Amino acid sequence: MSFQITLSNEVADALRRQRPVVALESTVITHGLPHPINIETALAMEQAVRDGGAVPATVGVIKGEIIAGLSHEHIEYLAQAPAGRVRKCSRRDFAIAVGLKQDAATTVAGTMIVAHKVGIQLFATGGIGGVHRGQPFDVSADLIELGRTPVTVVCAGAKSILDLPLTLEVLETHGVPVLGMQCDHLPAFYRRDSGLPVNQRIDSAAEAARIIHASHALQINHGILIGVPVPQEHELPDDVIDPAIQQATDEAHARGITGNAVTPYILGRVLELTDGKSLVTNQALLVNNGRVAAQIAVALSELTAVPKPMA
Ligand code: PSU
Ligand code: MN
Repeated sequence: MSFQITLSNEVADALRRQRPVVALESTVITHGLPHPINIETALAMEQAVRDGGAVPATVGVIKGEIIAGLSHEHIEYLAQAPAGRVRKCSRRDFAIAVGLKQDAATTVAGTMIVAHKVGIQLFATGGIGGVHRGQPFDVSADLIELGRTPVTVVCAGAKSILDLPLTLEVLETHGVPVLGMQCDHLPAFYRRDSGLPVNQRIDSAAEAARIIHASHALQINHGILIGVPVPQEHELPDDVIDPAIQQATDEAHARGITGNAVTPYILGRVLELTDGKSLVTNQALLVNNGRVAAQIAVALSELTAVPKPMA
């Protein structure tokens, strides 16, 4: 039996016609943002993808059925579930969720796997997982997936709950090109600039598309990471976010939180400790990334369009 994935009619139709499609993850909905801002943001991101000229495909698992193109009802169902009821679904979790017919929300790694299997090349999210600060063996499965699955992930870099220099080292080891959209340095989620150089600056969606196209033609089988800085007006100063991140990270360690619970714990605490200031920034960058990913998906489909035979 092969990996069964249900496509919504709209996503199936877009893929059949080779129209631009952008995958979106669902862990950010269930484990990354509080209710009801999570629903609002998920729908705003879908709208941004549409406004950019592509079809959104939010990915998740409903009672063991893997779906690309969750309906609004599905999104509300996942978004409203009590904490801990929905499995956080990375590569290792699909077999459990499908086998036991569980509800699950896909991480960056999980969403990349589904996107690739159904032929979606672009994926927009907020921040990727990485290497945790002070925990160099807690390496997110997102980084390993980027090293093996040919999907392009548009993000705002990663939160500084992570060790960003080590995260870039692991990406290098796994052969993942890191590009900066109109920037020379990796963005750091709430901040536009981490100070860490990307492998290549790009200045347009067309340039991104040319690199993605080349990577497919070369068949080296790796993902591509594109960092997009949060829009200037929504950037948060370090003195708001840094102490909260430090405290949340120390608490997670002191409380013995491990495995895939670490990231959700820290995200939740940072939110509380900043009195929700981080939320507006988080929403703004998610929507912006949806818009940019759609532009790249459109540029890629123009580049790869089969020329129509002359009449
Ligand atoms: N970082 C965020 N928000 C998120 C996540 C990461 O700022 O919602 C989620 C993403 O789904 C990412 C996952 O793929 O957490 C990484 O979890 P871990 O560190 O356990 O690999
Ligand atoms: Mn981890």
